[in-house]
Amino acid sequence: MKLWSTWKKKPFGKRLAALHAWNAWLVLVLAVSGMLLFFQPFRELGRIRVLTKEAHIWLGLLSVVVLLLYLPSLIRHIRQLKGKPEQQWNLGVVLVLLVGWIVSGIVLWQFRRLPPVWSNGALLVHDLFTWVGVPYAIYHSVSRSRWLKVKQRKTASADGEPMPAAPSLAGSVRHVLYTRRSFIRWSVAGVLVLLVGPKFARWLFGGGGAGVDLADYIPGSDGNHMVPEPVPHPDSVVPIGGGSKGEFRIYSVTPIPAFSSDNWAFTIGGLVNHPQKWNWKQFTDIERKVQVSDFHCVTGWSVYHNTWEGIPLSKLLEMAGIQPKARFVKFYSGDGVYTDTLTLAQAAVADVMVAVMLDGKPIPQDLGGPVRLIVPKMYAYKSVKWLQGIELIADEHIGYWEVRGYDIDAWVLGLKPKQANL
Ligand SMILES: Nc1nc2c(c(=O)[nH]1)N[C@H]1C(S)=C(S)[C@@H](COP(=O)(O)O)O[C@H]1N2
Ligand SMILES: [Mo]
Repeated sequence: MKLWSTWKKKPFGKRLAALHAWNAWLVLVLAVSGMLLFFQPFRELGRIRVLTKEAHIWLGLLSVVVLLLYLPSLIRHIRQLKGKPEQQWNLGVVLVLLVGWIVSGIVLWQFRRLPPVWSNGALLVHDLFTWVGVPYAIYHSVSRSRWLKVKQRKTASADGEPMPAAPSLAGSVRHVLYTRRSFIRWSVAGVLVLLVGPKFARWLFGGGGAGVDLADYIPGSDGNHMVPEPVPHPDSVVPIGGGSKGEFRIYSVTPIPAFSSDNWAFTIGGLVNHPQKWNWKQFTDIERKVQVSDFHCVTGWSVYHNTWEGIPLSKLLEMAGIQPKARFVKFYSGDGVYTDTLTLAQAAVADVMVAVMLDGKPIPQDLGGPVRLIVPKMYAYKSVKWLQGIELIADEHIGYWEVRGYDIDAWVLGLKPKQANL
Protein backbone atom coordinates (compact mmCIF):
# COMPACT_ATOMS: atom_id res chain seq x y z
CA MET A 1 0.00 0.00 0.00
CA LYS A 2 2.79 2.37 1.01
CA LEU A 3 4.64 1.33 -2.14
CA TRP A 4 1.57 2.12 -4.19
CA SER A 5 1.07 5.61 -2.74
CA THR A 6 4.75 6.52 -3.23
CA TRP A 7 4.38 5.29 -6.80
CA LYS A 8 1.26 7.41 -7.35
CA LYS A 9 3.00 10.47 -5.92
CA LYS A 10 5.93 10.22 -8.35
CA PRO A 11 5.83 12.86 -11.10
CA PHE A 12 4.52 11.57 -14.44
CA GLY A 13 7.88 11.79 -16.19
CA LYS A 14 9.68 9.90 -13.41
CA ARG A 15 7.05 7.18 -13.46
CA LEU A 16 7.42 6.74 -17.21
CA ALA A 17 11.20 6.66 -16.91
CA ALA A 18 11.01 3.99 -14.19
CA LEU A 19 8.59 1.85 -16.24
CA HIS A 20 10.80 2.25 -19.29
CA ALA A 21 13.84 1.07 -17.34
CA TRP A 22 11.97 -1.91 -15.89
CA ASN A 23 10.64 -2.86 -19.28
CA ALA A 24 14.06 -2.54 -20.90
CA TRP A 25 15.70 -4.83 -18.33
CA LEU A 26 12.89 -7.36 -18.52
CA VAL A 27 12.99 -7.47 -22.32
CA LEU A 28 16.75 -7.94 -22.18
CA VAL A 29 16.62 -10.82 -19.69
CA LEU A 30 13.62 -12.41 -21.45
CA ALA A 31 15.38 -12.15 -24.80
CA VAL A 32 18.54 -13.78 -23.48
CA SER A 33 16.70 -16.57 -21.65
CA GLY A 34 14.35 -17.08 -24.61
CA MET A 35 17.26 -17.38 -27.04
CA LEU A 36 18.92 -19.90 -24.72
CA LEU A 37 15.71 -21.96 -24.65
CA PHE A 38 15.57 -21.88 -28.45
CA PHE A 39 19.24 -22.87 -28.73
CA GLN A 40 19.30 -26.67 -29.10
CA PRO A 41 22.66 -27.44 -27.39
CA PHE A 42 21.20 -25.83 -24.25
CA ARG A 43 19.06 -29.01 -23.91
CA GLU A 44 22.18 -30.84 -22.82
CA LEU A 45 22.02 -28.88 -19.54
CA GLY A 46 18.79 -30.67 -18.55
CA ARG A 47 17.52 -29.32 -15.23
CA ILE A 48 19.11 -25.90 -15.84
CA ARG A 49 17.06 -25.64 -19.02
CA VAL A 50 13.82 -26.40 -17.15
CA LEU A 51 14.67 -23.80 -14.47
CA THR A 52 15.47 -21.25 -17.19
CA LYS A 53 12.08 -21.93 -18.75
CA GLU A 54 10.35 -21.40 -15.40
CA ALA A 55 12.29 -18.16 -14.83
CA HIS A 56 11.37 -17.04 -18.35
CA ILE A 57 7.69 -17.57 -17.58
CA TRP A 58 7.81 -15.71 -14.24
CA LEU A 59 9.71 -12.78 -15.74
CA GLY A 60 7.18 -12.74 -18.56
CA LEU A 61 4.38 -12.43 -16.00
CA LEU A 62 6.31 -9.62 -14.32
CA SER A 63 6.37 -7.81 -17.66
CA VAL A 64 2.55 -8.04 -17.63
CA VAL A 65 2.61 -6.16 -14.32
CA VAL A 66 4.85 -3.47 -15.80
CA LEU A 67 2.52 -3.12 -18.78
CA LEU A 68 -0.53 -2.88 -16.49
CA LEU A 69 1.19 -0.16 -14.45
CA TYR A 70 1.83 1.73 -17.68
CA LEU A 71 -1.64 1.44 -19.24
CA PRO A 72 -3.33 4.15 -17.12
CA SER A 73 -0.70 6.60 -18.42
CA LEU A 74 -1.10 5.61 -22.05
CA ILE A 75 -3.42 8.42 -23.20
CA ARG A 76 -1.40 11.12 -21.47
CA HIS A 77 1.82 9.66 -22.86
CA ILE A 78 0.43 9.66 -26.42
CA ARG A 79 -0.64 13.29 -25.99
CA GLN A 80 2.83 14.12 -24.81
CA LEU A 81 4.29 12.62 -27.96
CA LYS A 82 2.24 14.86 -30.25
CA GLY A 83 4.41 16.13 -33.08
CA LYS A 84 7.04 13.43 -32.52
CA PRO A 85 6.06 10.83 -35.12
CA GLU A 86 9.21 8.77 -34.64
CA GLN A 87 8.56 8.32 -30.94
CA GLN A 88 4.87 7.60 -31.52
CA TRP A 89 5.83 4.93 -33.98
CA ASN A 90 8.28 3.45 -31.52
CA LEU A 91 5.64 3.36 -28.80
CA GLY A 92 3.24 1.57 -31.16
CA VAL A 93 5.84 -1.03 -32.14
CA VAL A 94 6.83 -1.67 -28.53
CA LEU A 95 3.21 -2.07 -27.39
CA VAL A 96 2.37 -4.47 -30.24
CA LEU A 97 5.50 -6.51 -29.48
CA LEU A 98 4.76 -6.69 -25.75
CA VAL A 99 1.12 -7.65 -26.22
CA GLY A 100 2.05 -10.29 -28.83
CA TRP A 101 4.76 -11.80 -26.63
CA ILE A 102 2.50 -11.78 -23.58
CA VAL A 103 -0.58 -13.30 -25.20
CA SER A 104 1.36 -16.01 -27.05
CA GLY A 105 3.50 -16.60 -23.97
CA ILE A 106 0.45 -17.18 -21.80
CA VAL A 107 -0.92 -19.70 -24.32
CA LEU A 108 2.43 -21.53 -24.37
CA TRP A 109 2.58 -21.49 -20.58
CA GLN A 110 -0.94 -22.95 -20.33
CA PHE A 111 -0.43 -25.55 -23.08
CA ARG A 112 -1.86 -28.37 -20.97
CA ARG A 113 -5.28 -26.68 -20.92
CA LEU A 114 -5.36 -26.11 -24.67
CA PRO A 115 -5.29 -28.32 -27.75
CA PRO A 116 -1.93 -28.44 -29.63
CA VAL A 117 -3.08 -26.15 -32.49
CA TRP A 118 -3.22 -23.27 -29.99
CA SER A 119 0.36 -23.88 -28.92
CA ASN A 120 1.44 -24.20 -32.56
CA GLY A 121 0.02 -20.75 -33.36
CA ALA A 122 1.36 -19.23 -30.16
CA LEU A 123 4.86 -20.60 -30.76
CA LEU A 124 4.79 -19.16 -34.28
CA VAL A 125 3.83 -15.72 -32.95
CA HIS A 126 6.30 -15.92 -30.05
CA ASP A 127 9.16 -16.82 -32.42
CA LEU A 128 8.14 -14.33 -35.11
CA PHE A 129 7.94 -11.48 -32.59
CA THR A 130 11.33 -12.47 -31.23
CA TRP A 131 12.92 -12.46 -34.67
CA VAL A 132 11.53 -9.00 -35.30
CA GLY A 133 11.48 -7.63 -31.77
CA VAL A 134 14.97 -8.46 -30.56
CA PRO A 135 16.73 -6.77 -33.50
CA TYR A 136 14.34 -3.85 -33.07
CA ALA A 137 15.15 -3.59 -29.37
CA ILE A 138 18.88 -3.70 -30.08
CA TYR A 139 18.50 -1.04 -32.76
CA HIS A 140 16.36 1.08 -30.48
CA SER A 141 18.72 0.89 -27.53
CA VAL A 142 21.85 1.59 -29.56
CA SER A 143 20.37 4.42 -31.62
CA ARG A 144 18.90 6.07 -28.53
CA SER A 145 21.76 5.50 -26.17
CA ARG A 146 22.88 8.43 -24.09
CA TRP A 147 26.39 8.09 -25.46
CA LEU A 148 25.15 8.85 -28.97
CA LYS A 149 23.08 11.78 -27.82
CA VAL A 150 26.07 13.36 -26.15
CA LYS A 151 28.20 12.79 -29.24
CA GLN A 152 25.57 14.29 -31.45
CA ARG A 153 25.23 17.37 -29.36
CA LYS A 154 28.97 17.81 -29.47
CA THR A 155 29.07 17.36 -33.25
CA ALA A 156 26.27 19.81 -33.69
CA SER A 157 27.89 22.51 -31.56
CA ALA A 158 31.29 21.99 -33.17
CA ASP A 159 29.79 22.52 -36.61
CA GLY A 160 27.96 25.55 -35.36
CA GLU A 161 24.60 24.09 -36.34
CA PRO A 162 23.05 20.64 -36.90
CA MET A 163 23.12 19.10 -40.38
CA PRO A 164 20.43 20.61 -42.60
CA ALA A 165 17.71 18.41 -44.09
CA ALA A 166 19.00 16.61 -47.17
CA PRO A 167 17.21 17.41 -50.42
CA SER A 168 18.99 15.16 -52.96
CA LEU A 169 20.16 11.53 -53.00
CA ALA A 170 23.78 12.62 -52.73
CA GLY A 171 22.66 14.92 -49.98
CA SER A 172 20.95 12.13 -48.07
CA VAL A 173 23.98 9.89 -48.43
CA ARG A 174 26.11 12.70 -47.05
CA HIS A 175 23.56 13.21 -44.30
CA VAL A 176 23.68 9.55 -43.34
CA LEU A 177 27.45 9.40 -43.40
CA TYR A 178 28.17 12.71 -41.76
CA THR A 179 26.00 12.80 -38.72
CA ARG A 180 27.52 10.36 -36.35
CA ARG A 181 24.22 9.34 -34.88
CA SER A 182 22.53 8.38 -38.10
CA PHE A 183 25.68 6.72 -39.39
CA ILE A 184 25.79 4.47 -36.35
CA ARG A 185 22.07 3.90 -36.58
CA TRP A 186 22.28 2.76 -40.17
CA SER A 187 25.28 0.55 -39.46
CA VAL A 188 23.46 -1.13 -36.59
CA ALA A 189 20.39 -1.67 -38.76
CA GLY A 190 22.56 -2.99 -41.60
CA VAL A 191 24.52 -5.41 -39.44
CA LEU A 192 21.29 -6.71 -37.87
CA VAL A 193 19.66 -7.27 -41.25
CA LEU A 194 22.77 -9.13 -42.46
CA LEU A 195 22.96 -11.26 -39.31
CA VAL A 196 19.32 -12.05 -38.74
CA GLY A 197 17.83 -11.60 -42.21
CA PRO A 198 18.80 -14.86 -43.92
CA LYS A 199 17.91 -16.99 -40.89
CA PHE A 200 14.64 -15.17 -40.48
CA ALA A 201 13.72 -15.61 -44.15
CA ARG A 202 14.52 -19.32 -43.93
CA TRP A 203 12.41 -19.60 -40.82
CA LEU A 204 9.54 -17.65 -42.36
CA PHE A 205 9.44 -19.33 -45.74
CA GLY A 206 10.61 -22.72 -44.54
CA GLY A 207 7.33 -23.30 -42.71
CA GLY A 208 8.26 -21.82 -39.35
CA GLY A 209 10.31 -24.82 -38.26
CA ALA A 210 13.93 -24.99 -37.29
CA GLY A 211 14.71 -28.57 -38.06
CA VAL A 212 14.40 -31.30 -40.63
CA ASP A 213 12.20 -31.07 -43.70
CA LEU A 214 11.64 -34.68 -44.70
CA ALA A 215 11.05 -33.83 -48.35
CA ASP A 216 14.71 -32.74 -48.55
CA TYR A 217 16.10 -35.79 -46.77
CA ILE A 218 18.31 -38.12 -48.80
CA PRO A 219 18.63 -41.55 -47.13
CA GLY A 220 22.23 -42.56 -46.45
CA SER A 221 23.38 -38.93 -46.47
CA ASP A 222 23.72 -38.66 -42.69
CA GLY A 223 26.01 -40.19 -40.07
CA ASN A 224 24.14 -43.47 -39.75
CA HIS A 225 25.35 -46.40 -41.81
CA MET A 226 22.66 -49.07 -41.76
CA VAL A 227 22.73 -51.73 -44.47
CA PRO A 228 20.71 -53.18 -46.00
CA GLU A 229 18.20 -50.37 -46.20
CA PRO A 230 14.76 -51.52 -45.08
CA VAL A 231 12.32 -52.07 -47.96
CA PRO A 232 9.26 -49.86 -47.49
CA HIS A 233 5.76 -51.29 -47.27
CA PRO A 234 3.53 -50.32 -50.25
CA ASP A 235 1.54 -47.99 -47.94
CA SER A 236 4.78 -46.12 -47.18
CA VAL A 237 6.26 -45.89 -50.68
CA VAL A 238 3.69 -43.26 -51.49
CA PRO A 239 2.96 -42.30 -47.86
CA ILE A 240 -0.72 -42.88 -47.16
CA GLY A 241 -0.64 -39.84 -44.86
CA GLY A 242 0.23 -37.68 -47.87
CA GLY A 243 3.59 -36.65 -46.36
CA SER A 244 4.40 -34.99 -43.02
CA LYS A 245 3.06 -31.47 -42.51
CA GLY A 246 5.44 -29.29 -40.52
CA GLU A 247 9.05 -29.52 -39.48
CA PHE A 248 10.57 -31.56 -36.70
CA ARG A 249 12.88 -29.55 -34.49
CA ILE A 250 15.95 -31.59 -33.72
CA TYR A 251 16.08 -32.22 -30.00
CA SER A 252 18.76 -34.13 -28.18
CA VAL A 253 20.20 -34.00 -24.68
CA THR A 254 23.50 -35.43 -25.98
CA PRO A 255 25.50 -34.77 -29.12
CA ILE A 256 23.66 -36.62 -31.94
CA PRO A 257 24.88 -40.25 -31.86
CA ALA A 258 25.69 -42.24 -35.02
CA PHE A 259 25.04 -45.92 -35.62
CA SER A 260 26.28 -48.62 -37.93
CA SER A 261 24.63 -51.93 -38.79
CA ASP A 262 28.00 -53.56 -37.97
CA ASN A 263 27.45 -53.19 -34.24
CA TRP A 264 23.85 -52.03 -33.77
CA ALA A 265 21.59 -54.34 -31.77
CA PHE A 266 18.11 -54.15 -30.29
CA THR A 267 17.36 -55.97 -27.06
CA ILE A 268 14.35 -56.78 -24.91
CA GLY A 269 15.12 -57.98 -21.41
CA GLY A 270 14.16 -57.78 -17.77
CA LEU A 271 10.99 -59.50 -16.60
CA VAL A 272 10.32 -61.42 -19.83
CA ASN A 273 10.12 -65.10 -20.65
CA HIS A 274 12.14 -64.92 -23.87
CA PRO A 275 14.80 -62.18 -23.84
CA GLN A 276 15.48 -60.98 -27.39
CA LYS A 277 18.50 -59.64 -29.21
CA TRP A 278 18.29 -58.71 -32.87
CA ASN A 279 20.98 -57.40 -35.18
CA TRP A 280 19.97 -54.90 -37.87
CA LYS A 281 19.19 -57.47 -40.57
CA GLN A 282 17.12 -59.59 -38.17
CA PHE A 283 15.30 -56.54 -36.87
CA THR A 284 14.33 -55.31 -40.34
CA ASP A 285 12.99 -58.80 -41.10
CA ILE A 286 10.29 -58.44 -38.41
CA GLU A 287 6.93 -57.68 -39.99
CA ARG A 288 6.12 -53.96 -39.96
CA LYS A 289 2.88 -52.01 -40.03
CA VAL A 290 2.11 -48.54 -41.37
CA GLN A 291 0.19 -45.88 -39.46
CA VAL A 292 -0.49 -42.18 -39.83
CA SER A 293 -0.22 -40.05 -36.69
CA ASP A 294 0.60 -36.57 -35.41
CA PHE A 295 3.58 -35.63 -33.27
CA HIS A 296 3.32 -33.02 -30.52
CA CYS A 297 6.12 -31.47 -28.47
CA VAL A 298 5.43 -29.71 -25.15
CA THR A 299 7.34 -26.66 -26.37
CA GLY A 300 4.48 -25.92 -28.76
CA TRP A 301 5.33 -27.35 -32.17
CA SER A 302 3.61 -30.26 -33.90
CA VAL A 303 4.14 -32.26 -37.07
CA TYR A 304 0.98 -33.64 -38.61
CA HIS A 305 0.14 -36.67 -40.79
CA ASN A 306 3.37 -38.60 -40.33
CA THR A 307 3.35 -41.95 -42.09
CA TRP A 308 5.33 -44.15 -39.68
CA GLU A 309 6.30 -47.70 -40.52
CA GLY A 310 7.43 -50.00 -37.73
CA ILE A 311 6.57 -52.70 -35.27
CA PRO A 312 3.74 -52.08 -32.82
CA LEU A 313 5.26 -52.13 -29.32
CA SER A 314 2.58 -54.60 -28.21
CA LYS A 315 3.85 -57.01 -30.88
CA LEU A 316 7.45 -56.87 -29.63
CA LEU A 317 6.30 -57.34 -26.04
CA GLU A 318 4.24 -60.32 -27.09
CA MET A 319 7.32 -61.89 -28.74
CA ALA A 320 9.27 -61.45 -25.49
CA GLY A 321 6.49 -62.74 -23.22
CA ILE A 322 5.73 -60.46 -20.25
CA GLN A 323 6.15 -62.02 -16.81
CA PRO A 324 3.36 -61.40 -14.26
CA LYS A 325 5.67 -59.36 -11.98
CA ALA A 326 6.34 -56.76 -14.71
CA ARG A 327 4.43 -53.47 -14.38
CA PHE A 328 6.40 -50.95 -16.43
CA VAL A 329 8.21 -50.84 -19.76
CA LYS A 330 11.50 -48.93 -19.70
CA PHE A 331 13.08 -47.60 -22.89
CA TYR A 332 16.81 -47.00 -23.40
CA SER A 333 18.25 -44.70 -26.02
CA GLY A 334 21.47 -45.61 -27.78
CA ASP A 335 22.74 -42.15 -26.78
CA GLY A 336 23.45 -43.78 -23.40
CA VAL A 337 21.61 -41.10 -21.43
CA TYR A 338 17.95 -40.73 -22.37
CA THR A 339 15.35 -43.12 -20.94
CA ASP A 340 11.61 -43.14 -20.40
CA THR A 341 8.83 -45.41 -19.15
CA LEU A 342 5.28 -46.41 -19.93
CA THR A 343 2.95 -48.51 -17.82
CA LEU A 344 1.96 -51.85 -19.34
CA ALA A 345 -1.50 -50.47 -20.12
CA GLN A 346 -0.04 -47.42 -21.87
CA ALA A 347 2.41 -49.60 -23.79
CA ALA A 348 -0.54 -51.63 -25.08
CA VAL A 349 -2.18 -48.62 -26.79
CA ALA A 350 -2.43 -49.58 -30.45
CA ASP A 351 -0.47 -46.73 -32.04
CA VAL A 352 2.59 -46.96 -29.77
CA MET A 353 5.21 -48.06 -32.27
CA VAL A 354 8.88 -48.89 -32.58
CA ALA A 355 9.35 -47.04 -35.84
CA VAL A 356 11.91 -47.74 -38.55
CA MET A 357 10.66 -45.59 -41.43
CA LEU A 358 9.00 -42.21 -41.82
CA ASP A 359 7.22 -41.21 -45.03
CA GLY A 360 8.74 -44.16 -46.85
CA LYS A 361 12.37 -43.36 -45.93
CA PRO A 362 14.61 -44.67 -43.15
CA ILE A 363 14.27 -42.36 -40.12
CA PRO A 364 16.99 -39.68 -40.39
CA GLN A 365 19.76 -39.82 -37.79
CA ASP A 366 18.73 -36.39 -36.45
CA LEU A 367 15.17 -37.61 -35.89
CA GLY A 368 16.22 -40.67 -33.90
CA GLY A 369 17.04 -43.15 -36.68
CA PRO A 370 17.64 -45.97 -37.29
CA VAL A 371 14.88 -46.85 -34.78
CA ARG A 372 12.81 -44.68 -32.47
CA LEU A 373 9.79 -45.04 -30.26
CA ILE A 374 6.67 -43.04 -31.09
CA VAL A 375 3.83 -42.50 -28.63
CA PRO A 376 1.55 -40.25 -30.70
CA LYS A 377 -1.06 -39.55 -28.03
CA MET A 378 1.53 -38.35 -25.51
CA TYR A 379 3.91 -35.39 -25.67
CA ALA A 380 6.97 -36.35 -27.63
CA TYR A 381 9.39 -36.51 -24.71
CA LYS A 382 8.01 -40.06 -24.40
CA SER A 383 9.10 -40.82 -27.98
CA VAL A 384 12.63 -42.02 -27.22
CA LYS A 385 15.04 -41.47 -30.11
CA TRP A 386 17.77 -43.96 -31.12
CA LEU A 387 15.86 -46.68 -29.24
CA GLN A 388 18.01 -49.77 -28.68
CA GLY A 389 16.73 -51.42 -25.55
CA ILE A 390 13.49 -52.29 -23.79
CA GLU A 391 13.35 -53.61 -20.26
CA LEU A 392 10.32 -54.89 -18.38
CA ILE A 393 10.49 -53.75 -14.75
CA ALA A 394 8.42 -54.01 -11.57
CA ASP A 395 9.01 -50.56 -10.05
CA GLU A 396 8.41 -47.28 -11.79
CA HIS A 397 11.36 -45.61 -13.49
CA ILE A 398 11.23 -41.82 -13.89
CA GLY A 399 12.32 -40.67 -17.36
CA TYR A 400 15.00 -38.14 -18.30
CA TRP A 401 12.82 -35.03 -18.56
CA GLU A 402 10.38 -36.14 -15.87
CA VAL A 403 13.28 -36.22 -13.36
CA ARG A 404 13.97 -32.63 -14.43
CA GLY A 405 10.43 -31.37 -13.96
CA TYR A 406 8.29 -32.55 -16.87
CA ASP A 407 4.92 -34.10 -16.03
CA ILE A 408 4.85 -37.89 -15.68
CA ASP A 409 1.34 -37.67 -17.16
CA ALA A 410 2.24 -36.89 -20.78
CA TRP A 411 -1.17 -37.35 -22.46
CA VAL A 412 -2.00 -34.61 -24.94
CA LEU A 413 -5.30 -32.85 -24.18
CA GLY A 414 -8.12 -34.74 -25.86
CA LEU A 415 -6.00 -37.67 -27.06
CA LYS A 416 -6.01 -39.90 -23.97
CA PRO A 417 -8.05 -43.02 -24.81
CA LYS A 418 -11.20 -43.45 -22.74
CA GLN A 419 -10.04 -46.40 -20.73
CA ALA A 420 -9.87 -46.58 -16.96
CA ASN A 421 -6.33 -47.82 -16.30
CA LEU A 422 -4.35 -45.27 -18.33
N1 LIG B 1 17.19 -39.96 -27.04
C1 LIG B 1 16.40 -38.87 -27.00
N2 LIG B 1 15.11 -39.00 -27.32
C2 LIG B 1 14.29 -37.91 -27.31
C3 LIG B 1 14.76 -36.64 -26.91
C4 LIG B 1 16.13 -36.55 -26.57
O1 LIG B 1 16.63 -35.45 -26.23
N3 LIG B 1 16.92 -37.66 -26.64
N4 LIG B 1 13.91 -35.55 -26.87
C5 LIG B 1 12.49 -35.85 -26.81
C6 LIG B 1 11.66 -34.67 -27.09
S1 LIG B 1 11.41 -33.56 -25.83
C7 LIG B 1 11.03 -34.49 -28.30
S2 LIG B 1 9.99 -33.19 -28.58
C8 LIG B 1 11.28 -35.41 -29.42
C9 LIG B 1 11.82 -34.62 -30.59
O2 LIG B 1 12.02 -35.45 -31.68
P1 LIG B 1 12.79 -34.92 -32.95
O3 LIG B 1 14.14 -34.44 -32.49
O4 LIG B 1 12.87 -36.07 -33.87
O5 LIG B 1 12.00 -33.77 -33.52
O6 LIG B 1 12.20 -36.44 -29.10
C10 LIG B 1 12.10 -36.96 -27.78
N5 LIG B 1 12.98 -38.08 -27.64
MO1 LIG C 1 9.69 -32.16 -26.56
